[in-house]
Amino acid sequence: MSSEAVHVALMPSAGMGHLIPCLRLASLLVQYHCKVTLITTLPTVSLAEEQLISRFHSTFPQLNQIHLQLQKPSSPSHNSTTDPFFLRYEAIRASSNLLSPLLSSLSPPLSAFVTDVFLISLLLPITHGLGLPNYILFTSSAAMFSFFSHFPTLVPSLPELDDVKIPGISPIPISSIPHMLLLPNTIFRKIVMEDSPKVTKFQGVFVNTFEALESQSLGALNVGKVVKGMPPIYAIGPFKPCEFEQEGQWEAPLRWLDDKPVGSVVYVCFGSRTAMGRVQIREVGEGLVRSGCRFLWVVKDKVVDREEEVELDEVLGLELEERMREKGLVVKQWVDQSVILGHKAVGGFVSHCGWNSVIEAAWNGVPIMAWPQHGDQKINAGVVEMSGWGMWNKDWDWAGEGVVKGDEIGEAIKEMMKNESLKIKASQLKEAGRKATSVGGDCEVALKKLIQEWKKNV
Ligand code: UPG
Repeated sequence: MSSEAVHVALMPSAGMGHLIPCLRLASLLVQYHCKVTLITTLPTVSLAEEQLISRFHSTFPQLNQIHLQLQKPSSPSHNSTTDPFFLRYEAIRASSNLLSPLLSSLSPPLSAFVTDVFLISLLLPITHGLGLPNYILFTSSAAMFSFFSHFPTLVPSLPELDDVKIPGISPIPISSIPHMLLLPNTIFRKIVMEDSPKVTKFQGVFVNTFEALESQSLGALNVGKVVKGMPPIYAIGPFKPCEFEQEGQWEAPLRWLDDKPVGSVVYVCFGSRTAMGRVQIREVGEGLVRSGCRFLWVVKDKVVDREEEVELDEVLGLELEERMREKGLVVKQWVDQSVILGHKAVGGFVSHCGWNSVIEAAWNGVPIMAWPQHGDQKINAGVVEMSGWGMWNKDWDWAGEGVVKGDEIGEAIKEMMKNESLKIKASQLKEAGRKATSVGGDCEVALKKLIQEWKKNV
């Protein structure tokens, strides 16, 4: 039987940090001749998501698309958040009754389902009911997955801990634990407590990582040290950035980079959903000026891009903007990050360590100056630091807890840009990442084997 008959559905949750890896995995499955159905919810929270989904479908018109109509949660169970992305997870979870008939009507019938990590509890009963193999797409690091799957057993002792000890994994300082997990009634903690114990009921977990980057966590997870009965963890990264992600209107920053010397530019971006306060934004600007380096900086003033209304000069102030002009380019728009990181002029990345950013930097061999802001990012920064291709000043607070001054930022950037050992390690990782995704690499071996298994369900 040809692999065309293998039909896989994928469902991302909200935010570019979840959509991008889901679409990269979907396009990998298309390359392996699977039929793919993508289930999305419209309207999306951000404009960037809407535009990416549209480009994805224009590039792969043969793909099946299903839009799940959202229902309002009848009784919002969490009022501890105003975060639009978390509110969307809740809305998707409240609309589960609509999914079962949608999935069972698909033709040819589904061979497997891939569930975003934030939708575990919503999708598990549905795929079980339909007898479908179900896989988690974990969008963060394997280190974070170890923490996520071990978390409920840690809860009783959390208040007394200095370090979190997970079997087979280096201790994680309590200061690296996502804040929302330390507070009892947050939506994030509720989701993790509900979803984490269910990971063993899945057939496997896909992680956008690779052995050379996270061998310790992958080893511990796959021998069942972290949680007994853990299904296989498939390290199928680093996911390759895809052509459908690129958009002509984002060319300007790339053209600006073209005539800059090799490795001379520091690229600064804090992902798709981190909006720093104005005071901190201006300190970043000061830091960039003080570093003396050339820079390309993406400023974000609002969590959701649809709400970005204020012009850049108002955010930065005219005087700072003027001083920055000589050495850098500052933009307040979506940029094509994965292409920027692959540009020869870029020699360092100031990153919040959202996992997709980390993996894109590894893919391109770019050293990182880690500046985690929220959630999983300190755990991811730990991975970067431990593997020797990035530096991280652990004294810097979580976002909103204090302001890091420009002179400190400038010094740290200078240090990263001149550190030769970071560059060597980053280029070794790039090589290892390319190998993992080449013919006969871990990604191909895992996916081919799975597709053979899924064929048995056809
Ligand atoms: N990106 C662009 N252009 C921009 C801004 C972002 O292409 O102007 C891309 C970037 O290349 C990456 C993605 O958007 O592919 C952003 O993802 P990520 O780096 O993971 O950051 P977040 O958007 O902050 O992602 C959320 C969480 C993060 C988590 C991640 C995966 O904030 O902590 O690791 O989701 O679960």
